Amino acid sequence: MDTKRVWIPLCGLALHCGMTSIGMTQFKPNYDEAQVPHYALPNALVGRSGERVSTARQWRESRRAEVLRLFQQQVYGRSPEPSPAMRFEIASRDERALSGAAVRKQVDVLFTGSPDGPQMRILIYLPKAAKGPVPMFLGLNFGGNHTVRSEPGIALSTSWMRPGEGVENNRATEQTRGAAAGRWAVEKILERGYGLATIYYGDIDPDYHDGFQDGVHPAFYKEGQTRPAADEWGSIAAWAWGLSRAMDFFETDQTIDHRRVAVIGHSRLGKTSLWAGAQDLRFALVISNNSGCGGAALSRRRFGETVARINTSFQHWFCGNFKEYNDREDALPVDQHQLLCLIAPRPVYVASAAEDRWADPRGEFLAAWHADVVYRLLGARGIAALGMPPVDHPLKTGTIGYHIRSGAHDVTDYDWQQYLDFADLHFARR
Ligand code: GTR
Repeated sequence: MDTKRVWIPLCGLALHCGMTSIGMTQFKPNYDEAQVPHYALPNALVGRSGERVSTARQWRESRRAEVLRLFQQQVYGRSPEPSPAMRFEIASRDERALSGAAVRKQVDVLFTGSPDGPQMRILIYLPKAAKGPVPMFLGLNFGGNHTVRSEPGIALSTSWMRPGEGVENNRATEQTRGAAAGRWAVEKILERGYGLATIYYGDIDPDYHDGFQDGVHPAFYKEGQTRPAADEWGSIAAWAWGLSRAMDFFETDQTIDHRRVAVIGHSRLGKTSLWAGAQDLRFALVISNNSGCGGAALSRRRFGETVARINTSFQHWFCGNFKEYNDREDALPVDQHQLLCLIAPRPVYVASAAEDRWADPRGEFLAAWHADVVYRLLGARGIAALGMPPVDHPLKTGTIGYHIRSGAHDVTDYDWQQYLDFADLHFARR
């Protein structure tokens, strides 16, 4: 019996269950550590020309750019600069949200400046008691901003949505209001003095493969172009680009401390938060929750989801060139530990879940472990461990945080607890 992951679209909750695979060739994920093939990771500190990187300066001035370029060309695709015509519009402001505990704002980002063009809406909660600019958590959501809290003042998302409970004709209904609240520890975040900003990822690019005809891509095609070139942005890159546009807005908002923004994401959106943090140095802290293949997990391990499998199930997520590595992981010029190296020396937190074997918890840990050399080269503490920690023993004192929590693929209060502690440490809020 093959094992197939079933995705419940509203919250991106993924479960394993015994099912024969549908609509694609039989794929048997490897869940046996003994069957992980022998592999050699590309050395983060050796350039393509064989040059050894032994100083922080060499990393900053040449090797980092080389690694970034490889991820852009071969994995996620290059993204365009924002349009100079981009505009922000404050759609609402409520000083007495969450029974008076928060200020709630909704801000529209018109990517091309035109109300008829592609746009996203940012939902922002700030603690009412804040004395100055507020440090933030920023993350995309799976089901629409209105799923994060049930407050009626949050506009129901009107963007395309994957089929699921409470979704009719690919549009959200009132039934989904507050449906993902369990994943967003809003009260806890506010109590600890942080704000939360979130955006429905489908505002930026609907999560289905349509040859990049909807979402933000077409607005950036050159004349005569009808789809991204093989080294241009797929959907993950587009979602990450959207996160950077939220950062553009934060830089204009006096109530937000744009120097202390933690970008966070779960699962496919954890792949996205890593890519956003790798490219955009303005993100001061990066969190990957159960991001798995194409996120924090090492591709060469081929444990759980593989490159071929992800490129088959989700043809729009990565750039065209990434498909060249289907069943050829060893030919990849990079592996995912180098994605974390691109974030160095800024703090990064990688989280796994024990039952989430599809995402390869050990592969996620090993990427964090192998990124350590670059953190240390840059004078940061790196990972505070001698090996993979036991379940429910978070490593949160280094510059690279990591935990494997008991339970399934999800974002829980336990996860948030660790992220808040980690942010306190690095944003000096203790
Ligand atoms: C799965 C996919 C994973 C992960 C997950 C999610 O179906 O195979 O890579 O991203 O979806 O986003 O929930």
